[in-house]
Formats: sequence, C-alpha cells, structure tokens
Amino acid sequence: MTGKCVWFEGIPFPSLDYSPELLREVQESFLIKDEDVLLLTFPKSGMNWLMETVCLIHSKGDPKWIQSVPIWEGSPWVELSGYNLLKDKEGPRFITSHLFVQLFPRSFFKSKAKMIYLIRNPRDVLVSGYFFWRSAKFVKRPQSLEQYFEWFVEGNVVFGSWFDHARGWMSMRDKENFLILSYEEMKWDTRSTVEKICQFLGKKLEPEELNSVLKNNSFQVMKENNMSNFSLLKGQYLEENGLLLRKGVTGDWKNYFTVAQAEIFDKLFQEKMADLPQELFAWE
Ligand code: PPS
Repeated sequence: MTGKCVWFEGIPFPSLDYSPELLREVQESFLIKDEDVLLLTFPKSGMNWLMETVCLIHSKGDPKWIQSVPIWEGSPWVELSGYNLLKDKEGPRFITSHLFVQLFPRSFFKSKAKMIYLIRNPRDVLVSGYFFWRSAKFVKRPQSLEQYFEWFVEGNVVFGSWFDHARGWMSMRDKENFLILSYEEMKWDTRSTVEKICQFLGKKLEPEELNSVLKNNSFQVMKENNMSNFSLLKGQYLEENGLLLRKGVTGDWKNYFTVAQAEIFDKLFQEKMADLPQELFAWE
C-alpha cells in the first residue's frame, strides 16, 4: 500500500496533499494555543464521528453549522490544507489529526490545550480501512482483505503501524489535558460518552441540547449529511462507491477474519500491547 506514499520520518502518508515540507513545518512551527481542542485518531477509528460530536457540542446541539460547512472546515486537519485555515484563525480552534505523537506540533507538549484520543479495536480499524481504501484514488488499493491484513499487521499501511500510533499516544494518558475514549464506549453508550466529552471540555448542555447532539451525531443522520459523509470528495478523491459511513458497528471483524487471521492478530496484539493496562482495550 505504501508504494504510492509520501514518506516523512519513516511514516507513510497518502499521496494526497501531504508533503514533507508541510509536515516539518507543522511539527516545528505550528503554534498550539491553550484554548485549542485537539482530536486525534489512527485512520478509520471514528474520527469524523468525534469531529461532528465536538462541533455539535460547541453549537449546543444546533445542527446549522454541521449542515452548512464541510466537516473538515469545522475541525480542520492540521497536517493537510487545514494548516493555513488554522494558522490564521482567531479564538479557540478544533484541530484534527492522524499524526503520530512524535510528529505532532511540538508546541502542544508545552500547552494546556485539551486533547481527545479516540481508540478503536484495531481489527475493526483494519476492516473499515480495507473497504475505504479500496475506493480511494490516492493510495495503492488493496486487492483483497487477505492482502490488506498482511499490510496492516506489518504496519505497511498509510499512517504506519496502528500499534505504534496507539502506544505513542497512550504514553500521554496520565496527563490531565488528555482524554482517551474508545469507539466502542461511544457506540455502546453514546449519551454517557458525550457527557464525558462535555465535562472534559467544561461545557454544560441543557437536556434538549444534549438530545439534539445525540440525534445529529447518529450514524443515520451523519450518513445523510452531505457535509459529513464524504460525498463532496467523490470524483477527485473517492470513487462513486466510496463510503465514509459504511456500517458503523463494533465487532464487524468477526464477519471477515478467518480463524487463522484472528489468531495471528491476537498473538501480535499480545506481543505489542501486553504491558499496557488492558482496560484501555475494552472491546469484543
Ligand atoms: S477517516 O477517514 O480515517 O477519518 O475515518 P474515520 O472517521 O476515523 O472512521 C470511519 C469509521 O467511523 C464510522 N462512523 C460512525 N460510526 C458510528 N456512528 C457514527 N455517527 C459514525 N460516523 C462514522 C464509519 O462508519 C467508519 O467505520 P466503518 O466500520 O467502516 O463503518
């Protein structure tokens, strides 16, 4: 998959709008402010769901903003075209990124900016990525799930190894400006997770505002929102069958992994993550 990539400090990036020069500038010069809110995930972990949720919390559940502005403008990607948008923006910003911890703007580590890291069962990340990258025009596409499985376990996919990405960010987990959430908890109890995000961000919502956040960040409503469902990316970046909101469930990997693949994955997970608290990985 990495054949078509742009490389920066050993990490492969899609041949989209990434460049080593921009990535270096982001890392060295982008100024994170204390009042910023940062959203971080490995690709296909539910980033757009988190972005939509945070924007809805900000607008107190009013969907006008998320229905009128592309999702990548509400919470721009710092390592992409969002860089220029963000640089000139006054006041508190939502900032999105898939960057590894070591590539993230260095100014963050001295700031009080709040960061949310959303983690998802990497087996589901793998399946979600397989279906998504098959319809993307800016990567070498996997020809089969078997092939993508091999790439993924070797860390030979865009943005590199899930294990290294997760381990890197997990090292921040004791900091008080850092919140780890899982896609699974967000799926199984969306209300409590949104309340947790509100508490972390110091936002108070009235019951009807919270209900509106929950209505508008639901899979079905997001799937129908052309500002959030990536339909604007069809043509230039995605094939017509390209879907961001594919199934939106947990445990879908069980429908795709063979018994042998499940065993290989379990063994690898043990090798790579055994020393971390296992309650961080509460999934099926
Ligand atoms: S990306 O392209 O890397 O930024 O993709 P990302 O947004 O991180 O992940 C896409 C997966 O998130 C699911 N998703 C949702 N699930 C539940 N509810 C809502 N509202 C929601 N929004 C996005 C999306 O369906 C992708 O997962 P899969 O398993 O492919 O369906």
